[in-house]
Amino acid sequence: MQTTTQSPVKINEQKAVEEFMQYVEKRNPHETEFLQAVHEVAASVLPYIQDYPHYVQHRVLHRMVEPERVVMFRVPWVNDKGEVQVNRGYRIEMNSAIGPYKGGLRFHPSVNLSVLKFLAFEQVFKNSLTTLPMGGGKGGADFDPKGKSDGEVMRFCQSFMTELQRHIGPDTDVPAGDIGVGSREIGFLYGQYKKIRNEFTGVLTGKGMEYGGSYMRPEATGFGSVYFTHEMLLTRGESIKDKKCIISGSGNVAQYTAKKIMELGGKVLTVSDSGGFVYDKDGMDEEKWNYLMDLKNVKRGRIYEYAEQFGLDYYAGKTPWGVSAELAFPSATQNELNEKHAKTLCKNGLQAVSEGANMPCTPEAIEIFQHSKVLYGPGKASNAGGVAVSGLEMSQNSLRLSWSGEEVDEKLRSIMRSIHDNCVAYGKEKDGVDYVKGANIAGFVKVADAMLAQGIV
Ligand code: NDP
Ligand code: 2IT
Repeated sequence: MQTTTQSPVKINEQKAVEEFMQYVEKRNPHETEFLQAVHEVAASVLPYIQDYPHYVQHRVLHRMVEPERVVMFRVPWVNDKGEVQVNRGYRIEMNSAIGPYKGGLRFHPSVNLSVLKFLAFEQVFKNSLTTLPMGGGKGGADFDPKGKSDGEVMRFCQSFMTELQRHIGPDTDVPAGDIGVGSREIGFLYGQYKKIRNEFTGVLTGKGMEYGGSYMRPEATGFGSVYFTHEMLLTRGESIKDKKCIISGSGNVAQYTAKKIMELGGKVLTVSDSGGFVYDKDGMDEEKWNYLMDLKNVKRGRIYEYAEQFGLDYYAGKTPWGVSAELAFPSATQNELNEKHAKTLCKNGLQAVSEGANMPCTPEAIEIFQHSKVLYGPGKASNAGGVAVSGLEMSQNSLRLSWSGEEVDEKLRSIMRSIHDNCVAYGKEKDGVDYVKGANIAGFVKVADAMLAQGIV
């Protein structure tokens, strides 16, 4: 975020951010996504800690931007034609000050060290905000599950876990899903872990209900993002009912965002995938949602097939941000919503943005939203419901019991409310709430205090 005020204090703050970023850039050259995520946090946290010199003296933020451990490994596997394939696997163990490393696995051809370090860094603050005891981590591979048979995906997952298993454990590091890793992949990964280690533990979350999963984990990220939007709208006496909503993506997060919006009386006008977006002027309904679930999770089809099925408009190669709406839910991938999109959305009467994806809005887009007084929920707050219910899955696994869907949903609602309250506590301004500042500082303080208590380790 740019500092616009010219007072001497503000200039010093800006200088502190610039100097810090020079240090981080020098150590992590070319890691653009990681540097983007660090810059956003540094711009919130460095001005704040000027008043708390112990954080500065103990170089807490300098330590936070250095992963505790990075594992990179070869993932060899054999495709259906009998050809040997080689992918690269990763696990970034970023911070364990407040609990075991926790965060998803992403299988996508765009995965590299920078992308996973940005995700792991965000995860540290997000997990801290959930109020649950979880450190931050992220992993994955540059493997593309698209177009692969179930057998190929299984062999890949088995090879990936053959190495990953020596680095994780229910009290050490607990992975889950993310882009390209859903219930099918978690099942294959869990099976291989169990076979090698000969133990049945809660080492992964997002498991099937038959083998230790939690009710509401599939729904949690999307539902949580809508609950967070509800809380933001409440601050202005508004609600989701009758609001026009646009969603990007059509995967796990987008699916359950759509479901909860419909339940609360909002109108879902768009969904998308990497091929393009679908515009539905009448709004999604239950029949369409059921079709989408089957298309994406069972048939593994493309979003144009959804448009064809219901005679909806399909825009190939386009994003949904040109559609006029009051609420936007970017729920696909990083940097999918830029400055130009943000200007169009604001011109069209946007009231709130809730990031279902991690870092979907560029820094320029965020600045436009904030200047336009659009309620803007950053991903580390608004999409924290997924990892929060993962934390609840870990608790249930440790207790060896299972809570009902209603119980978990109630806990999720209450966690999203407390994340919102925490953002307000640290981000309240004269004329509203700066949710970016609130989330970054609230997430930082808990981890920083734990790090101070534990000494220089
Ligand atoms: P899925 O794999 O289920 O779905 C991803 C969706 O995003 C698909 O529609 C996919 O389209 C689209 N997409 C992915 N990459 C791109 C791209 N480069 N350009 C355009 N579209 C793209 O993943 P999730 O729904 O789980 O994750 C979506 C986002 O939410 C990610 O940013 C993830 O980090 C974040 N998130 C997920 C959580 C979870 O619990 N699953 C928790 C918190 C955040 P296509 O099929 O064509 O690739
Ligand atoms: O980005 C995320 O928070 C996730 N992909 C979920 C992580 C988890 O451990 O449930």
